[in-house]
Amino acid sequence: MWDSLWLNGKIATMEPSQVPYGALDDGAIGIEDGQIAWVGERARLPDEPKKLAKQIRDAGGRWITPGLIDCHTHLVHGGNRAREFELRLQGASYEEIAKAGGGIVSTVAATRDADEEMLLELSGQRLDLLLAEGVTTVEIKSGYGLDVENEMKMLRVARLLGKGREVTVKTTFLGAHALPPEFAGRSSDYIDQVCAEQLPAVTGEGLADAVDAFCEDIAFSPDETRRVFEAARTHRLPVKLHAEQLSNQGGAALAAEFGALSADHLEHLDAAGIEAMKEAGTVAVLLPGAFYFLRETKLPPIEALREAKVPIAIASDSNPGSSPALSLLLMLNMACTLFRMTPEEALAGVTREGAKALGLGTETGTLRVGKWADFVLWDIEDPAELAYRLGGNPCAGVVRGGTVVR
Ligand code: DI6
Ligand code: FE
Repeated sequence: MWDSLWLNGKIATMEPSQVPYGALDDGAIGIEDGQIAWVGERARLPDEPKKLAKQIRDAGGRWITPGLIDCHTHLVHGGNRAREFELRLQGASYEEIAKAGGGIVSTVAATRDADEEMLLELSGQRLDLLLAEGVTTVEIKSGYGLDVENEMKMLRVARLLGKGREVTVKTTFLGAHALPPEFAGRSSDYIDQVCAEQLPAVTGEGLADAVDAFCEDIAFSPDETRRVFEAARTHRLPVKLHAEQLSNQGGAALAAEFGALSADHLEHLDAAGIEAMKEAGTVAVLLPGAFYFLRETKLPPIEALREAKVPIAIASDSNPGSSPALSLLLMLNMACTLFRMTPEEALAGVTREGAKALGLGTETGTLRVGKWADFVLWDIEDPAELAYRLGGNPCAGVVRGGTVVR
């Protein structure tokens, strides 16, 4: 007997299929030990519902999708950059502000100032907004500590967020996010510290599931990024990369060379980068919130990524400087309006492809037998509605590991 059986739902399984959204008209989901034991059209159930499961649940005719996955966030940080937003509106660019000691470095100061308890409180408030919209898995990066103690503090807070809430948290060490002021003019020395001190300390306490870097003119060079990736390899951690956001550094190809889970942003990605990502199975994580907030004009090469069949994920990039976004559903809308993705591609980007970007492709991201029973019930008439609205929250319930948690 299954633990429970959900009936009376229209199910967007998001399994690759001829049918849009991998949809089932009158679907059923059987759950055992937190995993999906059966999923399909109700008419195909092997027996009468009450003979199959201890508990029968009624989805009330609602749409059901996999739990949403936000595979790129910087949720843990102190302070905010509303003042910098005002400056940019007066004409200063993101790069100018960063070079003048504002930008990321100002968030570093605020994050270093905040203790663990304060960071947990601030980032918990942000995370709760994502969870209210059906997020069941989230990635959280460090990168505003930029020394051993503060990078570890950020990652500890990220882990605590996962323990105290109904969400799976994947953590990413992003020590190579920006050059801290105490290393001004000594970028290479800082990378030494990242590789020789920060990363070993972080892995020593099991605080990181992956390693990321910011490969950019205003951040770290491809050579420096390579050193970080080599260090990650010695610690047997998968890598990801902030690549080709503001300029083309060949970062995506470099990431692919290291078998990266994902390369993220990608506005300036070229054909060679796409080819390398395709070969390596590296997911393209597009971040429409940052594109919008920085008023970028150069679009990521969506059509070429589609043609190459590179999986495309969508994430919030939730961070105080370039994407103060606290709604993953709004990112779906932006992926469609700004990047001309279809609502189905956008939803796949925060489910099936987002899971791959975190190395969780066999555990979550679609509704299939053997995966976690993480799913969301929605008060919508059509799955395209999830990408259609700007604001509003049609989330009517969240099931995680088979249990109704919201
Ligand atoms: N790219 C981004 O968009 C964020 N980090 C990065 O490497 C911005 C982070 C910030 O401005 O605080
Ligand atoms: Fe980012």
